[in-house]
Amino acid sequence: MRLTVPVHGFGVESSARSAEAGAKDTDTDTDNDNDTREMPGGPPMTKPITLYYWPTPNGQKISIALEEMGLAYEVEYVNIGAGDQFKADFLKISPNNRMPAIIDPDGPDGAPIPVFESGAILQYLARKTGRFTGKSERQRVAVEEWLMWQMGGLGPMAGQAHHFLVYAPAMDPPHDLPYAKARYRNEVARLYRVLNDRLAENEFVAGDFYSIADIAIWPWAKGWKRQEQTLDDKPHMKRWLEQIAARPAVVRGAALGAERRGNLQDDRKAQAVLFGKPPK
Ligand SMILES: N[C@@H](CCC(=O)N[C@@H](CS)C(=O)NCC(=O)O)C(=O)O
Repeated sequence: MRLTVPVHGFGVESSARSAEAGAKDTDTDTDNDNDTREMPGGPPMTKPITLYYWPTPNGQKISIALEEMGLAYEVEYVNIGAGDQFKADFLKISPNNRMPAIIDPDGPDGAPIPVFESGAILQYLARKTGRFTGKSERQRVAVEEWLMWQMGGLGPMAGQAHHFLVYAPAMDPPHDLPYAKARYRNEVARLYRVLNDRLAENEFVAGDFYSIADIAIWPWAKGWKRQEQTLDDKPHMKRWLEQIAARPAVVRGAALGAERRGNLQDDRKAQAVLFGKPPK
Protein backbone atom coordinates (compact mmCIF):
# COMPACT_ATOMS: atom_id res chain seq x y z
CA MET A 1 0.00 0.00 0.00
CA ARG A 2 1.23 3.45 -0.74
CA LEU A 3 -0.40 6.77 0.00
CA THR A 4 0.60 10.38 -0.16
CA VAL A 5 0.67 12.33 3.07
CA PRO A 6 1.16 16.09 3.51
CA VAL A 7 4.61 17.41 2.79
CA HIS A 8 6.53 18.37 5.88
CA GLY A 9 10.08 19.61 6.06
CA PHE A 10 12.24 20.05 3.00
CA GLY A 11 11.42 17.04 0.86
CA VAL A 12 9.62 17.20 -2.44
CA GLU A 13 6.94 14.85 -1.29
CA SER A 14 6.24 12.33 1.40
CA SER A 15 4.77 8.91 0.97
CA ALA A 16 3.68 6.49 3.64
CA ARG A 17 4.20 2.81 3.02
CA SER A 18 2.84 -0.12 4.87
CA ALA A 19 5.36 -2.90 5.17
CA GLU A 20 2.67 -5.48 5.99
CA ALA A 21 3.41 -7.24 2.73
CA GLY A 22 7.07 -7.23 3.66
CA ALA A 23 6.37 -8.85 7.00
CA LYS A 24 4.45 -11.61 5.26
CA ASP A 25 7.18 -12.20 2.72
CA THR A 26 9.99 -12.33 5.22
CA ASP A 27 8.06 -14.81 7.34
CA THR A 28 8.66 -17.35 4.61
CA ASP A 29 12.40 -16.81 4.95
CA THR A 30 12.82 -17.67 8.60
CA ASP A 31 15.04 -20.64 7.84
CA ASN A 32 17.90 -18.45 6.80
CA ASP A 33 17.26 -14.93 8.00
CA ASN A 34 18.50 -15.47 11.53
CA ASP A 35 15.27 -14.22 13.01
CA THR A 36 16.25 -14.46 16.65
CA ARG A 37 14.61 -11.34 18.07
CA GLU A 38 17.29 -11.49 20.73
CA MET A 39 17.34 -7.73 21.14
CA PRO A 40 13.68 -6.82 20.94
CA GLY A 41 13.19 -3.20 20.13
CA GLY A 42 11.03 -2.26 23.08
CA PRO A 43 7.45 -1.13 22.73
CA PRO A 44 5.54 -1.69 19.50
CA MET A 45 5.82 1.05 16.92
CA THR A 46 3.31 3.83 17.34
CA LYS A 47 4.25 5.71 14.17
CA PRO A 48 6.13 4.85 10.99
CA ILE A 49 9.85 5.46 10.66
CA THR A 50 10.65 8.39 8.37
CA LEU A 51 13.12 7.45 5.64
CA TYR A 52 15.05 10.30 4.01
CA TYR A 53 15.77 8.83 0.65
CA TRP A 54 16.77 9.11 -2.97
CA PRO A 55 16.89 6.08 -5.31
CA THR A 56 20.63 5.34 -5.26
CA PRO A 57 22.47 2.25 -3.92
CA ASN A 58 23.01 3.86 -0.51
CA GLY A 59 19.33 4.78 -0.26
CA GLN A 60 18.23 1.33 -1.43
CA LYS A 61 20.12 -0.35 1.39
CA ILE A 62 17.66 1.16 3.82
CA SER A 63 14.46 0.80 1.79
CA ILE A 64 15.37 -2.89 1.35
CA ALA A 65 16.13 -3.31 5.08
CA LEU A 66 12.83 -1.70 6.10
CA GLU A 67 10.94 -3.94 3.69
CA GLU A 68 12.81 -7.04 4.86
CA MET A 69 12.13 -6.21 8.51
CA GLY A 70 8.47 -5.46 7.90
CA LEU A 71 8.77 -2.03 9.53
CA ALA A 72 6.24 0.65 8.60
CA TYR A 73 7.88 3.70 7.09
CA GLU A 74 7.14 6.91 5.25
CA VAL A 75 9.43 8.42 2.67
CA GLU A 76 10.80 11.95 2.49
CA TYR A 77 12.44 12.26 -0.89
CA VAL A 78 15.75 14.15 -0.69
CA ASN A 79 16.40 15.20 -4.27
CA ILE A 80 20.20 15.26 -4.22
CA GLY A 81 20.38 16.62 -7.77
CA ALA A 82 18.33 19.64 -6.68
CA GLY A 83 20.33 20.24 -3.50
CA ASP A 84 17.80 19.10 -0.85
CA GLN A 85 20.69 17.54 1.09
CA PHE A 86 22.09 21.02 1.91
CA LYS A 87 18.88 22.35 3.46
CA ALA A 88 19.17 23.35 7.09
CA ASP A 89 16.40 21.03 8.32
CA PHE A 90 18.03 18.04 6.68
CA LEU A 91 21.47 18.91 8.04
CA LYS A 92 20.05 18.68 11.56
CA ILE A 93 19.35 15.00 10.84
CA SER A 94 22.30 14.26 8.57
CA PRO A 95 25.15 16.75 9.19
CA ASN A 96 27.26 15.19 6.41
CA ASN A 97 24.70 16.37 3.78
CA ARG A 98 24.18 12.85 2.49
CA MET A 99 21.16 10.63 2.39
CA PRO A 100 19.98 8.11 3.57
CA ALA A 101 18.90 9.01 7.07
CA ILE A 102 15.99 7.97 9.25
CA ILE A 103 14.04 9.24 12.20
CA ASP A 104 12.57 6.51 14.35
CA PRO A 105 9.76 8.10 16.37
CA ASP A 106 9.98 5.17 18.81
CA GLY A 107 13.64 5.45 19.74
CA PRO A 108 15.38 3.40 22.43
CA ASP A 109 14.03 5.47 25.32
CA GLY A 110 10.66 6.09 23.69
CA ALA A 111 11.80 9.43 22.26
CA PRO A 112 12.48 9.98 18.53
CA ILE A 113 16.00 9.20 17.32
CA PRO A 114 17.60 10.44 14.07
CA VAL A 115 20.26 8.21 12.49
CA PHE A 116 22.51 9.02 9.52
CA GLU A 117 25.13 6.88 7.68
CA SER A 118 23.64 3.81 6.05
CA GLY A 119 25.83 1.36 8.00
CA ALA A 120 24.76 2.87 11.32
CA ILE A 121 21.12 2.80 10.20
CA LEU A 122 21.35 -0.89 9.24
CA GLN A 123 22.94 -1.76 12.57
CA TYR A 124 20.32 0.25 14.46
CA LEU A 125 17.43 -1.42 12.64
CA ALA A 126 18.99 -4.86 13.11
CA ARG A 127 19.33 -4.23 16.86
CA LYS A 128 15.83 -2.82 17.05
CA THR A 129 14.24 -5.85 15.41
CA GLY A 130 16.80 -8.51 16.34
CA ARG A 131 16.87 -9.58 12.70
CA PHE A 132 19.53 -10.12 10.03
CA THR A 133 22.31 -9.55 12.53
CA GLY A 134 23.68 -12.95 13.66
CA LYS A 135 22.74 -15.24 16.52
CA SER A 136 26.15 -15.70 18.11
CA GLU A 137 29.06 -13.34 18.69
CA ARG A 138 30.97 -15.11 15.88
CA GLN A 139 28.12 -14.52 13.46
CA ARG A 140 27.77 -10.89 14.53
CA VAL A 141 31.50 -10.32 13.99
CA ALA A 142 31.18 -11.77 10.46
CA VAL A 143 28.20 -9.51 9.74
CA GLU A 144 30.13 -6.46 10.94
CA GLU A 145 33.26 -7.41 8.97
CA TRP A 146 31.33 -7.57 5.71
CA LEU A 147 29.24 -4.53 6.52
CA MET A 148 32.44 -2.53 7.09
CA TRP A 149 33.91 -4.05 3.90
CA GLN A 150 31.01 -2.50 2.04
CA MET A 151 31.06 0.83 3.87
CA GLY A 152 34.81 1.39 3.69
CA GLY A 153 35.60 -0.51 0.49
CA LEU A 154 33.01 -1.39 -2.09
CA GLY A 155 30.77 1.68 -1.61
CA PRO A 156 33.49 4.34 -1.93
CA MET A 157 35.39 2.48 -4.68
CA ALA A 158 32.33 1.66 -6.79
CA GLY A 159 31.13 5.25 -6.23
CA GLN A 160 34.38 6.58 -7.66
CA ALA A 161 34.18 4.02 -10.49
CA HIS A 162 30.74 5.40 -11.40
CA HIS A 163 32.12 8.92 -11.22
CA PHE A 164 35.18 8.46 -13.42
CA LEU A 165 33.77 5.87 -15.82
CA VAL A 166 30.28 7.30 -16.34
CA TYR A 167 29.81 10.85 -15.09
CA ALA A 168 33.15 12.67 -15.47
CA PRO A 169 33.53 11.86 -19.21
CA ALA A 170 29.99 13.19 -19.80
CA MET A 171 30.65 16.55 -18.13
CA ASP A 172 31.18 19.82 -19.99
CA PRO A 173 34.11 20.01 -20.48
CA PRO A 174 34.63 16.23 -20.30
CA HIS A 175 37.03 14.75 -17.76
CA ASP A 176 38.19 11.55 -19.35
CA LEU A 177 40.98 10.40 -17.07
CA PRO A 178 42.49 7.02 -18.02
CA TYR A 179 44.47 6.66 -14.80
CA ALA A 180 41.45 7.33 -12.55
CA LYS A 181 39.24 5.04 -14.65
CA ALA A 182 41.75 2.18 -14.44
CA ARG A 183 42.42 2.76 -10.75
CA TYR A 184 38.78 2.42 -9.67
CA ARG A 185 37.86 -0.23 -12.25
CA ASN A 186 40.74 -2.38 -10.98
CA GLU A 187 39.98 -1.85 -7.32
CA VAL A 188 36.32 -2.78 -7.82
CA ALA A 189 37.46 -5.88 -9.74
CA ARG A 190 39.68 -6.85 -6.81
CA LEU A 191 36.81 -6.37 -4.36
CA TYR A 192 34.50 -8.53 -6.49
CA ARG A 193 37.12 -11.28 -6.62
CA VAL A 194 37.21 -11.19 -2.81
CA LEU A 195 33.40 -11.30 -2.70
CA ASN A 196 33.24 -14.17 -5.19
CA ASP A 197 35.77 -16.20 -3.18
CA ARG A 198 33.79 -15.62 0.00
CA LEU A 199 30.55 -16.68 -1.69
CA ALA A 200 32.21 -19.84 -3.02
CA GLU A 201 32.37 -21.04 0.60
CA ASN A 202 29.24 -19.43 2.01
CA GLU A 203 25.67 -19.02 0.84
CA PHE A 204 25.60 -15.43 2.09
CA VAL A 205 28.43 -13.04 2.84
CA ALA A 206 28.45 -13.54 6.61
CA GLY A 207 27.83 -17.31 6.49
CA ASP A 208 24.76 -19.47 6.01
CA PHE A 209 22.29 -16.72 6.93
CA TYR A 210 21.04 -13.59 5.16
CA SER A 211 22.10 -10.43 6.98
CA ILE A 212 22.40 -6.65 6.83
CA ALA A 213 25.81 -7.22 5.20
CA ASP A 214 24.10 -8.78 2.14
CA ILE A 215 21.58 -5.93 2.23
CA ALA A 216 24.42 -3.36 2.20
CA ILE A 217 26.46 -4.98 -0.57
CA TRP A 218 23.78 -6.02 -3.05
CA PRO A 219 22.62 -2.54 -4.22
CA TRP A 220 26.21 -1.68 -5.15
CA ALA A 221 27.14 -5.06 -6.61
CA LYS A 222 24.10 -5.13 -8.89
CA GLY A 223 25.71 -2.19 -10.73
CA TRP A 224 28.69 -4.30 -11.90
CA LYS A 225 28.10 -3.54 -15.60
CA ARG A 226 28.33 0.24 -15.08
CA GLN A 227 31.50 -0.37 -13.13
CA GLU A 228 32.88 -2.14 -16.24
CA GLN A 229 33.16 -5.51 -14.53
CA THR A 230 32.50 -9.07 -15.65
CA LEU A 231 30.79 -11.94 -13.87
CA ASP A 232 32.11 -14.56 -16.33
CA ASP A 233 34.83 -15.51 -13.85
CA LYS A 234 32.64 -14.92 -10.75
CA PRO A 235 29.95 -17.61 -10.74
CA HIS A 236 29.39 -17.44 -6.98
CA MET A 237 28.83 -13.69 -6.99
CA LYS A 238 26.44 -14.16 -9.94
CA ARG A 239 24.49 -16.85 -8.05
CA TRP A 240 24.26 -14.62 -4.97
CA LEU A 241 23.20 -11.53 -6.98
CA GLU A 242 20.34 -13.51 -8.52
CA GLN A 243 19.35 -15.11 -5.22
CA ILE A 244 19.07 -11.75 -3.44
CA ALA A 245 17.34 -10.11 -6.43
CA ALA A 246 14.57 -12.73 -6.20
CA ARG A 247 13.57 -11.79 -2.64
CA PRO A 248 10.22 -9.95 -2.75
CA ALA A 249 11.34 -7.39 -0.14
CA VAL A 250 14.44 -6.63 -2.21
CA VAL A 251 12.31 -6.15 -5.32
CA ARG A 252 10.09 -3.67 -3.46
CA GLY A 253 12.93 -1.85 -1.71
CA ALA A 254 15.01 -1.48 -4.86
CA ALA A 255 12.00 -0.17 -6.79
CA LEU A 256 11.24 2.62 -4.33
CA GLY A 257 11.28 5.96 -6.14
CA ALA A 258 12.76 4.45 -9.32
CA GLU A 259 10.56 6.76 -11.38
CA ARG A 260 12.40 9.78 -9.91
CA ARG A 261 15.84 8.66 -10.94
CA GLY A 262 17.21 11.09 -13.54
CA ASN A 263 20.05 10.70 -15.97
CA LEU A 264 22.93 12.43 -14.24
CA GLN A 265 25.06 12.19 -17.38
CA ASP A 266 22.77 14.68 -19.15
CA ASP A 267 21.68 16.81 -16.21
CA ARG A 268 24.06 19.79 -16.01
CA LYS A 269 22.23 21.34 -13.04
CA ALA A 270 22.47 18.16 -11.01
CA GLN A 271 26.13 17.80 -11.99
CA ALA A 272 26.78 21.32 -10.68
CA VAL A 273 25.07 20.49 -7.38
CA LEU A 274 26.78 17.13 -6.91
CA PHE A 275 30.18 17.72 -8.49
CA GLY A 276 30.59 21.49 -8.21
CA LYS A 277 30.87 23.63 -5.12
CA PRO A 278 28.10 22.96 -2.59
CA PRO A 279 25.51 25.76 -2.41
CA LYS A 280 25.77 28.02 0.64
N1 LIG B 1 28.62 6.95 3.78
C1 LIG B 1 27.33 7.46 3.43
C2 LIG B 1 27.30 7.82 1.99
C3 LIG B 1 25.96 8.38 1.56
C4 LIG B 1 26.07 9.02 0.20
O1 LIG B 1 27.16 9.18 -0.36
N2 LIG B 1 24.91 9.46 -0.33
C5 LIG B 1 24.91 10.15 -1.58
C6 LIG B 1 23.99 9.50 -2.58
S1 LIG B 1 24.45 7.82 -2.88
C7 LIG B 1 24.44 11.57 -1.36
O2 LIG B 1 23.57 11.82 -0.54
N3 LIG B 1 25.02 12.51 -2.10
C8 LIG B 1 24.72 13.87 -1.99
C9 LIG B 1 25.90 14.75 -2.33
O3 LIG B 1 26.91 14.23 -2.81
O4 LIG B 1 25.80 15.96 -2.13
C10 LIG B 1 26.28 6.40 3.76
O5 LIG B 1 26.58 5.23 3.55
O6 LIG B 1 25.18 6.76 4.21
